[in-house]
Amino acid sequence: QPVTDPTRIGLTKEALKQAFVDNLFYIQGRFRDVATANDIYMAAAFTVRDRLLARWLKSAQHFKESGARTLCYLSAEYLLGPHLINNLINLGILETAREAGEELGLDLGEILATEEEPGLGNGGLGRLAACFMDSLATGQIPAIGYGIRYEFGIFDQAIENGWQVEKSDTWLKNGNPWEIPRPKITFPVRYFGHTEPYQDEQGRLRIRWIPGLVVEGVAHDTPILGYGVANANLLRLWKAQATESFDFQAFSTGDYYRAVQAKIEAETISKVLYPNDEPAVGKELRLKQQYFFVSCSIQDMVRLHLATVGPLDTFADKFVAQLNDTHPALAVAELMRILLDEHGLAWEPAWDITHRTFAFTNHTLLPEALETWPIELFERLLPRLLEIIYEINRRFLDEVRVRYLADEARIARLSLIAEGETRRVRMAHLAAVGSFAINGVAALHTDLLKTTVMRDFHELWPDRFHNVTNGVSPRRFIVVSNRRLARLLTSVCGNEDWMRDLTALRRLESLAEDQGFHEDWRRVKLAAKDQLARWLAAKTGVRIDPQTLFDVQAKRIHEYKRQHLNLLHIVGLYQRIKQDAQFRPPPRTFLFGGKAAPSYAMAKLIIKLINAVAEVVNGDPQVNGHIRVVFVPDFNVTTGQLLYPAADLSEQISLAGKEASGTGNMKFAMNGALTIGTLDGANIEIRDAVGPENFFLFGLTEAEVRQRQADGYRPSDIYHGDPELATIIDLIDSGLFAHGDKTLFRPLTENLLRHDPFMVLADFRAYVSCQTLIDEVFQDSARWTRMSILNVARIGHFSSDRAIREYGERIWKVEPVPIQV
Ligand code: 26R
Repeated sequence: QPVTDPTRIGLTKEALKQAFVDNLFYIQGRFRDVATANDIYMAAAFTVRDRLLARWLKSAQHFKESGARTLCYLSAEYLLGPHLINNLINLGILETAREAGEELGLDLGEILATEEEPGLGNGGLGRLAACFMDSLATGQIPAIGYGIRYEFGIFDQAIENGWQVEKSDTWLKNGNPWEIPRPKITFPVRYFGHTEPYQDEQGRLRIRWIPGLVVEGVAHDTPILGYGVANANLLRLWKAQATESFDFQAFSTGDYYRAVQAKIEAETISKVLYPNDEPAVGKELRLKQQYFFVSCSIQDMVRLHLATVGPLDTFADKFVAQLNDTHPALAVAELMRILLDEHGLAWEPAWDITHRTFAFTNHTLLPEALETWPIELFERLLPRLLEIIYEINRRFLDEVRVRYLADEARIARLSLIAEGETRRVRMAHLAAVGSFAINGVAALHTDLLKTTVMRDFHELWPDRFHNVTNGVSPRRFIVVSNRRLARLLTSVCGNEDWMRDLTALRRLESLAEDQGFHEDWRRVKLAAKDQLARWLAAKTGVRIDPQTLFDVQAKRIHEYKRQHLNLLHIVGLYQRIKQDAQFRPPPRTFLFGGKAAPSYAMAKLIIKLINAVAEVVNGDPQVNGHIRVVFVPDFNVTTGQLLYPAADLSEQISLAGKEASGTGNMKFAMNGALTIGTLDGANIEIRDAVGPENFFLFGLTEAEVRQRQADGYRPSDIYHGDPELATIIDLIDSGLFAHGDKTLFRPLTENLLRHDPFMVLADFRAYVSCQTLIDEVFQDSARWTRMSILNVARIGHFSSDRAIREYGERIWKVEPVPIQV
């Protein structure tokens, strides 16, 4: 029965007002005059959610009828950012909602600011998943995002005495109006125990897994609406709960305490997101989490298929599943288990289905992020899966043997099992063997994948490898983040079509020299800088001047991303400004944002050093009007939305070969920042797109990095050969930034001088020269503005809509299914 009630689906101002008042009363149980900020936010959110539901149910029904192939995105992380603003924009009712609010005496801005963002991801990989969900719905591709409903997402970062302090993220404390719990959609997930053979009714040998622990996953669904379309996809996140029978068993024997323990043990599984950038060591809970969400998701896909289509031999025609890195790689073994053990298929047909179902994206080449799990742990926790993995490996290595006779070294390299002191399961190998396609996330990254970590696989199956360069959502990162720029772009383009075809911004090129347009452009940037300055003053008390050059580095803190290279430049400027009264480059504000993994001591020390330098520089009247350094606490999607629009300069300075793609680089450029960057990740393609003359390039190439490492890189030689660099490092060692403590930053400086694994010193001189050029260009405001306009005009390729189109055409073979409102 279609819903027609205008207070539930109407998009007029009157309908929105009525719906808001209704929801405040009937859902929050409040009169307007006693409603808290959260009551008001909840009522607004429910008002919007109602409008998503009709579209969502319609989409689900139509997808089912159409029989179209559905893409399932399997990801341990989704870094979504606030929902309300995004949904208002995608529904096309932002202005109507603002007016409706005004007439009710409510400020939409305040309502929006009340939302706690769901921080269910660490950084790049999780945010990419969120951009992809947005683009899938916008591109009208039937899709389900599967993941974990963490009770605590990425920690909130506070800065105390210059150090990062982690605070727990309590995003659910006021309720989550966007999700719909589905208590009837649950699946059992088994752990521990043992397996045993038995004969089924047909007399065939089958395997049964007798678990030691069974946990239940409960679906929590969030609709993801596309922009300007009626398509809404499903984000289905699993929450762990104890099974009733388990409770009952313990209760019945009177062991109340044991029952409660079991309940806690079960519910711990979806409690907290693991911070990345920690070595992927054998953390039992993490493996439990991975299997938990993978098992629920695969069971759900099989259930859906059986309920709608029927025979399992067509499973891979109806579903394709993308593995977002190796975190969900167990899905390969889990689908095999379900087909073999639960549906009685023979190995070959089961493998055929499995292998046609999965595709795998790799997101990093850093060795410490390559997941491997100790066999001992695997065997204890997931005994049946290990048996299946052994069998996959046995058959796979037989195939390898046929191809490369007696090449035992190669067989050892390719094996799913790493031999050694402790034998381990290599998750990337499981993902690669189980997938029909493997892709990297930028051209350079894919090339390196083929020649380094996946070299043997590439030799074996060259056709399975693809590149799909990342992209980001122009809705989230222009329309939501930068209203003023969006308005200007719409006025130039004559309509809002650029929001779903970002290459339409090419039209800006004809205005790149236009004086009047330059003024509009600068006004938009200045307003964003002003907004950031006001927010920062209110939040932290720190004052920054919007007239200065805003130089921003915002991303996870990691040595390979080289926030410390940026710092060396700042300390150098500080010295020169103090010593040389003639040296007066254009005033700059250096802004940093980013979280360090809680156990990554060096990253935490880098944060401390940023704050320590900030304290000295900002407190020194001699340099005060010239440079200022600010660490913006708690970088996340919400604070990112303030930073990207305000940046003049975007720092993308990783050591060449280390950053798989980067996506912040795209977000900044979309907002008119110019990039200072190395030839790494997607920087290379961004530079090609915007034009080398509109990009500040410096640093070693990846090939040069390899050469220098092979020749025996000695950072101390660089220190001794560059007096300015030497004084900078000596200054840090002098205790100037540590109230006289000469040892505080030694771990950092000593590492630079002795090892410098990310070649900060090798790139230092080139970086400083490039920054000097930037000072020059920034003073020529017409030139800078022109470059900024051209960056935006030519950034269209880096929309996640394009990335999704490429995945859809090259890998998933999925077709758009338009939904009518
Ligand atoms: C296993 C483990 C400890 C772990 C390490 C690292 C888990 C997760 C990560 C995060 C990695 C995989 C990540 O976020 N990679 C980033 O993916 C982005 C999206 O493709 C890229 O833009 C970015 O360059 C890359 O670092």
